[in-house]
Amino acid sequence: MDTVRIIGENLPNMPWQEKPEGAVGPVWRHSDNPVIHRNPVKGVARIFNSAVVPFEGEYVGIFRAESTNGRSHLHMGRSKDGLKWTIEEKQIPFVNEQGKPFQPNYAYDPRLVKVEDVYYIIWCTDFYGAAIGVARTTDFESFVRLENPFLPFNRNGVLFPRKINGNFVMLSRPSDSGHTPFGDVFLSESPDFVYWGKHRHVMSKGGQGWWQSVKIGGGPAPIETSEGWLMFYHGVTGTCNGLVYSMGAVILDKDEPSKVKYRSSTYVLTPEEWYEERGFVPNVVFPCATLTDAETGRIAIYYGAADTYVGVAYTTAQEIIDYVKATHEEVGDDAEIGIM
Ligand code: BMA
Repeated sequence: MDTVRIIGENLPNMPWQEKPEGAVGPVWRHSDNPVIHRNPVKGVARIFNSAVVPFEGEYVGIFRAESTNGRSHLHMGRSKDGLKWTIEEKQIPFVNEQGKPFQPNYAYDPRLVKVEDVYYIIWCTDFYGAAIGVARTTDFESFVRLENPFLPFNRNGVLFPRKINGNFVMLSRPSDSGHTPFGDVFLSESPDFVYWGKHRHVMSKGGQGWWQSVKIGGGPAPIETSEGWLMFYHGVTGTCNGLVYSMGAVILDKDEPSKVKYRSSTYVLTPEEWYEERGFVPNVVFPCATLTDAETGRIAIYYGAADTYVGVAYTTAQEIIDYVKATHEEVGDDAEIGIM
């Protein structure tokens, strides 16, 4: 009997496969991964680290598309089933709040989160170095960029899918402008999506889990459950051959989400398949979006693989939350609300 509930909408047509016999760990891969291959559309060499949402009975995605000149931009895509995607050749045409073209110099690792009736796109943009950019759309036709929420340098902006205690809430990972050899997850609030404050520390890298010993960063928008906010994130370790990106899972307090309730000391997915181990940057799994069905507790996770492909993996709210509780470890002051 499932005791854990997802608090959200039903999505009976979302991608889904049952856990195969003999699967290792609480998250299993889609059998036809990767769902987006190299050179998916003219001028685009690779698509990875991307976000999807249900929209008008189908799915839309905001994709990190690395063009054949090596620069990342955001492209829209559409899909009937969440697995076969048609990607637009052109970059998303962003405008500023006055309606004038306002294209980012580069854009990567988008998240796409619906809060009330607005879809927010959050990505890593160029603002005198790596920083968080945001835009809004309601129809996926016009995209209006808003003020950048934080100073550089920062990445992995992850918005919660509803206001908490009356405010928008966003996670972020302060960083440097390069390949950042450090980093914890922080949280900030805003009453209006312009002014952000009440900054709190959420979770630290490290602990017993060496897979997350260098840095961590938020992943898909947290999923509201009866146990608190379930969030997948990436954890990074260093090797003599470079960084390795795995996926972890954490449960944050429902009303005070800067407080970690449970956090898995082991990864829930790590590079093991050819499309995760081999590509532009080997050994990367980087989750950026989920689809969920409240009725069944099913979760589909979209993740970038080796900075080259998009993969899908599955779990259920019950399975992953049981796993996180069973493997929980308290790291540093994660359980505090983060005021110093
Ligand atoms: C991080 C980000 C991600 C990328 C990862 C591995 O710093 O830039 O987009 O997937 O490195 O290259």
